[in-house]
Amino acid sequence: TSDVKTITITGAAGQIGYATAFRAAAGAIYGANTRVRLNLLEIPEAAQAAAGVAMELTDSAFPLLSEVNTFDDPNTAFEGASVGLLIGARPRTKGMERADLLAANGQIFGPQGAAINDHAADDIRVVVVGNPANTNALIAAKHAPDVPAERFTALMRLDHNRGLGQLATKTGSAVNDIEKFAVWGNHSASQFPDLAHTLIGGTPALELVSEDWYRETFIPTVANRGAEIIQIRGGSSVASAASSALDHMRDWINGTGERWVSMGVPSDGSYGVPEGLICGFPVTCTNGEYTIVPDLDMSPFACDRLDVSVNELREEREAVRDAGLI
Ligand code: NAX
Repeated sequence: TSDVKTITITGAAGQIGYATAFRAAAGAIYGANTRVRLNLLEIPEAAQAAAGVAMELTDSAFPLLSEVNTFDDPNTAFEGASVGLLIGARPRTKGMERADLLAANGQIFGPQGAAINDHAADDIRVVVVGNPANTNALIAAKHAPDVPAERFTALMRLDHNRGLGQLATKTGSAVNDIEKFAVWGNHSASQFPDLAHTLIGGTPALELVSEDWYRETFIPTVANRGAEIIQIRGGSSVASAASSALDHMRDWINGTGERWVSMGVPSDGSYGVPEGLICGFPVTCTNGEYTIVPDLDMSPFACDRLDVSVNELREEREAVRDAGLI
């Protein structure tokens, strides 16, 4: 029935997919008053594992979960979907060039974009988690000409949440006391976690931490956190990525009020970022729509940092254009 929202999760038998599905079934996106249907998409080789995930979801008896189904065809998996969590991707394997990686992912995100175009609900909202997330989102959007491009976004929220965690720890504050933090650019080591506007309990963050800590410790720690987790935990980020993807979607749908969050969204030309590139920006969300925070002062340092990351995004876009993927 129409009061049940369909959430399609790709890569549902993978690590992040597994961590995401249970919280989505428990109401992490739409809240406690909306029933959800989970459509789990996997490749045929992982279909059986996905069926096992569906069994466990059933076994959890989530009151909000109306049904769970598994698919190996994106066309059926996105039927009626209001939310697409695009997690499954082709990882970079040893010796793989970036062009090969982009091409392999083009084979995944192109058909998924087309399936969304043809089958998803009118209110479809997509977040791409699978890397390279920003450019994969661009590929999907280009294959969905009938869906407004702004419905295709990339996950920057894990980077955002990592920054909040570092800053709260350093200053002995609560994450909730931190306002106006943002991560700009690409979800990669070139990203720019920006403290210039940040307030902690109303005090500028840069009055509480040194410029040196900000530039030499904070920025590289946040930007390289994924690699650090792999080294220390012995595996890549999973539950934190799932949690952040759910935060992204919940806030987009339910709103943030005045609070800033970071989302990878198609540039409207703001801050000199070429139009259409899917770039991390500070945004606020109201009535199911996000708005890039306008008119921020950008220091020469901030402009330089953003430029580096935007150039990387531009190169990725050129590479997928050259490969005929968009
Ligand atoms: P896993 O390898 O555990 O799971 C990926 C799953 O996707 C596998 O089960 C695979 O069968 C499935 N899959 C592959 N192609 C598919 C297709 N065409 N349709 C449906 N399913 C498909 O990886 P996991 O640890 O879950 O990570 C998933 C992705 O998230 C990776 O690309 C990873 O790089 C990316 N990440 C992105 C982050 C972000 O902040 N944007 C952070 C965490 C993570 O590194």
